Order: sequence, then C-alpha cells, then structure tokens
Amino acid sequence: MDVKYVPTTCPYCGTGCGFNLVVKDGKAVGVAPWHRNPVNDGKLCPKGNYAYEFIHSEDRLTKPLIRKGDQFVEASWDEAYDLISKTFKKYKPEEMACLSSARVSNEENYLMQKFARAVLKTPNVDHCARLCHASTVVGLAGAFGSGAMTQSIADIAQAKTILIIGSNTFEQHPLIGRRVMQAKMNGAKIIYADPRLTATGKQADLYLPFYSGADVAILNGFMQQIIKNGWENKEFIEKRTKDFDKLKAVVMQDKYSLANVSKISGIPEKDLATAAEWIGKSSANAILYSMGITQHTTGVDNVKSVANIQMLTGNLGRPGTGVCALRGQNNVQGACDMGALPNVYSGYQAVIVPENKKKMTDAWGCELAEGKVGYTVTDLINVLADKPGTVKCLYIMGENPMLSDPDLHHVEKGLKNLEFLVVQDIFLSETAELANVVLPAACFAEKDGTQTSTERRVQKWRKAVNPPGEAKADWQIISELAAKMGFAKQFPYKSAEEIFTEVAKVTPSYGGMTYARLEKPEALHWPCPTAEHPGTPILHKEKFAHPDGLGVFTPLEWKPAAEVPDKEYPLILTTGRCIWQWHTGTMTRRSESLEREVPTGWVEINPDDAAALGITDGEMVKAKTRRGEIEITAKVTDGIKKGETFIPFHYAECAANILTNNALDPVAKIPEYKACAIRIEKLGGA
Ligand SMILES: Nc1nc2c(c(=O)[nH]1)N[C@H]1C(S)=C(S)[C@@H](COP(=O)(O)OP(=O)(O)OC[C@H]3O[C@@H](n4cnc5c(=O)[nH]c(N)nc54)[C@H](O)[C@@H]3O)O[C@H]1N2
Ligand SMILES: Nc1nc2c(c(=O)[nH]1)N[C@H]1C(S)=C(S)[C@@H](COP(=O)(O)OP(=O)(O)OC[C@H]3O[C@@H](n4cnc5c(=O)[nH]c(N)nc54)[C@H](O)[C@@H]3O)O[C@H]1N2
Ligand code: SF4
Ligand SMILES: [Mo]
Repeated sequence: MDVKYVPTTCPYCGTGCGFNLVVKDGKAVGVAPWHRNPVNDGKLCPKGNYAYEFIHSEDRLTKPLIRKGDQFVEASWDEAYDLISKTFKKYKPEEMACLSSARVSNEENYLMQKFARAVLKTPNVDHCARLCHASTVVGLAGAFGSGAMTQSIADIAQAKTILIIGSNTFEQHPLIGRRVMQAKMNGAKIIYADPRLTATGKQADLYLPFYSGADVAILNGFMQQIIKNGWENKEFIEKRTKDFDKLKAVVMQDKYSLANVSKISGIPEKDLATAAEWIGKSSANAILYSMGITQHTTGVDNVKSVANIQMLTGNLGRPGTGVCALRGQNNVQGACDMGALPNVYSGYQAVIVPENKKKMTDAWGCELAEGKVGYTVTDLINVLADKPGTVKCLYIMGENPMLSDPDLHHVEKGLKNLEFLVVQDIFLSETAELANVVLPAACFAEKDGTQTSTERRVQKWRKAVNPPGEAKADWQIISELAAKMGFAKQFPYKSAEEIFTEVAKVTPSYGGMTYARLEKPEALHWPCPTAEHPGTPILHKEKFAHPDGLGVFTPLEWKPAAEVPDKEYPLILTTGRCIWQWHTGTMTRRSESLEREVPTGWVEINPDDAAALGITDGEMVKAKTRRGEIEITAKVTDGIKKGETFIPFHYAECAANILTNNALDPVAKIPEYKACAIRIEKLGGA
C-alpha cells in the first residue's frame, strides 16, 4: 500500500496555511503537518485538520446535469457544452453575467473574467469579495493607493499593542490568532472592540463591547483623544500624508468627545480613554479588522477611519504596525487580483482606461467587452429581482448566493426570473438546485493551481487525487466551453501553469512569478514585478502607492446603520460565523468531525433581553425582521451586549440571510450584514 504526502494549501480561510494531504490508494485519507511552511509551521485549526473529509463525499457532483422540467437528467459533457454555447449565443452581452469564485484558483478566476470579457463580451463579472472586503478594496485604495493588507502575518507578533475591531480572529483566522498570542506573550496589550465577547475577546487586556454600527464614532473618539494629548506622530503626518487639517476639523468636534461616543457606542468613557492612550503611546500598534468593519452601509467610511488612525499615529510601513484587513476566503485576494471584478482587469488595471483595454485586446487577440464598469453581485441581484428581463442569463462558478446573499426571498425571486442559469460547483448547492445546467467541478485536492492569501502570498495547490466521476477542473471546463464557442485560440490551455504564465505576462504585480519560483514553501508575496524581485511582505515602507506617494486622510462623520431598532423590531441583529463551519456549509457540513461540533444554528441573546421576553436558554424561538422569519434555538449568554442578537449564517434550516437587510454601501456596494432591526418572539406567542 502506497502512502503519499502531497504538500498543498488549505482551501478554507485567507490565512493560507500549508499542509500535507495524505493519500492512500488514490484517496485523501488525512492531513499531516507540513513543518517547513512558514505561514503556520505545521500547525492547523480544525478546518485545516479535517480538510480531507469532504473530498470523497458520496454526493459530490460527478456528471453534468441538465434540467428537464422539475428534474435533473445526467448528460455528457458534449451535450452540456452544446446546450450552454447554443443558449449563450442567443443573448446580447448586456443580458449576460458571470459570477467568479474566491474558492477556486487564480488561474480559474483569470479565465472566468477572460471568458466574460472576451467570449461573452460582457462587462458583468464579479464575485463574493463584494459581500466581504469590497469596502477594503475601495477604502484602502483611497487612503494608501493600494487596497490590500499592508503587513505580513508573522509581523503581527512584533506589535506592542493590537486593536482588534470587528474581527473574531481566533475563530475565523485561527493561525493569525496565533500571532496575536505571540505578541501578547511578548508583552503586547490587546484591545478588543466587538458587540460580542468572542473567543478572541476572552484573550484581550481591554474589552470594549458596543452596539453594531458605532465604529466611526469610536475611532473618531480615539483620534480626538490622541490629538488632544499630543500623541499623534507629527513627523509622519508632515512627511507622508495630506489633508490632516480636514481630519482634525471633524474629529475634534464635541460630538466625538468621550461622553458622546460613550452614549453612541455604549462603551464606558474610561475604557475609551484607556484604549486611546494605549494606541496613542504605543511604539507599534497593529489594527486587525474584518467583517465587523466592512459589512455596513458605512463600510468604506469604517475602513478609511481605520486608515486614518494608523496614519495619525504613524503606524504603517514598519514591523508590528499596519492595517491588517484579514481577507476571508482562501483566494478572495487572488480573485480580486485576477480581475474577477466589474471594474478592473487583472492587477487592478481599470477597464475604463482605453490603454488597458488595448493591452488586453492585444494580449488576448480578440475584441473585448465595452470598456465600461459592469454590475456588482449586489446590483445584479437587484436588477434580476426588480427589473426582470434586463439580465436573462447567468453563469455562476463556486458561489452559493441562495444562502450567502442578503434577503434570500429577494435573491430567490431574482434567480427565478432568469431564463438560463448555469452553476458550476462541487456539490448540488441551494443555488445549483435552481440551475438549468449544473457542471461538476474538481475541488482543491484534485487540481493544480495557485491561490493568494490575505498577506498577498501566492501559494500552490498540488493535485493529490483524481476528481470523482467525470468532474473536471474549473479551468478545464471554462477552456473547453470557450473552445466550443469558437475561442479555442484564446483558450488553448493544457495546464494551470500555462495559464499562470499568461497571468504573469499581463499582470504587473505578478510579473516576476513562475511556478518554479512558487515551488519553495515560503512562495512569494506580490508585488513581485520581475524575475529577480524577492517579493514584498510589507507595503508602504517609504511611501504610499498614490502617484505623489502620500497617504490621504478622509474626514468622516459617524452615520447610524440603515435600519435601527424601533418599537416593532426592538433589537439589533448581527450575523457572522463560528470556527467549525464554513459559510453555506457545502464542505464543512459534509465533514463529520466539524459538523458534529455545531450541527445547527442559534440566536445569541443577552440574559436581560431574554428575561424580558420570557425566553430560556435552549428554547426554540421565532426571529423576525422586515424581510422574513425563521425558527431557531435561543442561546442566552452574557457574551453579547444587551440590545444585540447574533445568528451564524451557515445553516439552511435557519438561514440568517432570510432576515438580513439588502441595504448597500453607496460606493463599495457591500450589504449591511452586520446590523439590522429584529424581533425575537416565543414560539406560539403573540
Ligand atoms: N470558521 C470559519 N472561518 C472563516 C469563515 C467561515 O465561514 N468560517 N469565513 C471566512 C471569511 S470569507 C471571512 S470574510 C472572514 C470573516 O471573519 P470575521 O469578520 O472575523 O467574522 P464574522 O463572524 O463575520 O464577524 C466578526 C465580528 O464582527 C462583530 N461585529 C458585529 N457587528 C459589528 C460592528 O458593527 N462593528 C464591529 N467592529 N464588529 C461587529 C461580530 O460580533 C463578530 O465577532 O472569516 C473567514 N474565516
Ligand atoms: N448573513 C451573512 N451573510 C454573509 C456574510 C456574513 O457575515 N453574514 N458574509 C459574506 C461573506 S464575507 C462571504 S465571503 C460570502 C461567501 O459566500 P459564498 O462564496 O456564496 O459561500 P460559500 O459557501 O463559500 O460558497 C462557495 C461555493 O463554492 C463551491 N466550491 C468550493 N470549491 C470549489 C471549486 O473548486 N470549484 C467550484 N466550481 N466550486 C467550488 C462550494 O461548494 C460552494 O457552493 O458570504 C457572505 N454572506
Ligand atoms: S487558519 Fe485558515 S488556512 Fe489555516 S488551517 Fe485554519 S482554515 Fe485553513
Ligand atoms: Mo468573506
């Protein structure tokens, strides 16, 4: 019996841990440490540890499926490609859209946007970054000229103070949480700002519980204290930034005094003052944030506010400092880098700039979609639901909007308005169930490719086992479909490596990367523009990425969430995740060791609120918002602030997104998953 160890990269979160897949008799049977990988030094969280369990699930998709009435019928690849290419050809470019995927490789994302732009000639391509860090991409690009996490992960261990705001790091990025603990053991002070006392919060030296949606007020409050006490970094502000006066004029207003911020947020004044002092006096302060900051109608403001405080205190460009925007999905950074966004080609080259369009036209050797910005995921769903007939045909690869998008009744209405839906997935997801054609894809263990982690490290997947049945790698499916539609010349790929070579040619920040260079365990961080370039773990060391090299302060006023509690819906609902499950659960709920830990959802409610409603721990309750209602188990806990509730969004049987609000940030178009108004009722009660 042959046992093989195949080093590869974890398919779950953006930390990008490496491990060995253990392969026996052609099956992945375990995960073993890969000690030489510097991201995680052989350590893993439970999802990485059990990442082999879903691979050989009996219900993996193994054959293309074509809908006949209410049923799916198995089909050959030829039949499926024929039907899809014939149907796609019937529609005008503006009637079509593609959703790419942060779950698949860089090569596959690059091909999906190329397919949209070169084959379908549609500008409409986007992916789940819209639901996640769209605010970061816009906000940090505005402040620093580049929308990515500024530091390396290992670097966090060198911080002297760490503010974690809107990130449950220990559950959602556990191996980044390890660096936080290393910093703490070196004497760093940890401040945790979150409506819930999570596993992360329990390790903090100072915990600031607050009402969802108060972030800008809190950060402005900190900045006022820092300026009042002269703790700002005057040299940094002078030499490296602009518009400080505008920032100062706003944050020094009375409304951001300790007393007023305490009123808005619910955080005691003295704790606000302590946090401001720790940050203001720190020689190296890192800020870690994630969805608590980004998923708001004020998401971009929140992100820019984080950038403001780091510029104010000069905490950028040095070890242990920085804006650590923790990217979520394994390859969400890469999907953005590859141009699976409606406004840019790979490497953030704007589609509206004629020279960029010309560059891609020459590189690809065919006419492209008009150089205009296409629909975002969230705009697309609105158009589908509210303006039927505008977009008629949708090709989704590796996304499950029927559980992950806000306001699911609205999403369902939109998807049902489509004339033709193609879904390419590894399982028959809730979204695939609505498709006209379902295409079976190979998962991470069954294909070569690269993915880019939150620290911009481009790492390899190495094929360990064969895909089940007739499933194929996503890059292969897209290439074959493109060939069928007459674009064999543009999609001639026989391997993922050939695609990567093309990516490097047209994408400046990946220009110096090759599969051979990525072979070593440490891989490479972008920007890596030339074959000799060593890669760039820390950004903005000497200057920012704007043409004048300066960071830009943006003055921001605090605004409340789009929907705030009232008499009818008196509590705040926030949503998120737990360590054991992944998003819509297609993979983790098929993983025995993970699913048994938390087999269904719950609503967290403070004991005072529960007592007022006569609700006890463990009881089934009704959770209701203006969008819909679900039945769910109550978890009564003082780990959540009075007035707030929390529901994880992993579970179809009590789907949080039936409740969430589809209100969008006006610029980033990210939905406000983190705050809406809710009512909790006893079942059978009035
Ligand atoms: N186990 C597991 N890990 C994951 C994922 C998963 O599904 N499962 N998903 C991955 C993905 S794609 C992402 S994007 C990341 C997300 O990682 P996180 O952002 O860390 O996870 P969330 O649970 O969405 O939200 C983080 C915290 O925000 C808090 N919060 C709620 N409202 C507010 C607010 O108004 N302000 C602030 N400051 N905080 C608020 C919540 O209480 C929660 O503790 O995780 C990644 N890692
Ligand atoms: N209420 C609420 N909703 C949220 C959030 C929240 O905090 N609260 N967070 C949002 C965020 S941050 C995110 S990132 C989104 C995530 O939203 P989605 O991306 O829609 O969620 P996933 O469950 O990760 O779906 C990915 C799909 O890809 C499939 N897949 C996995 N590997 C492959 C592969 O190799 N090839 C193909 N073709 N398919 C594959 C999986 O089976 C699954 O169906 O959810 C968002 N929704
Ligand atoms: S921390 Fe993230 S990348 Fe690392 S093992 Fe866990 S899920 Fe995988
Ligand atoms: Mo995400």
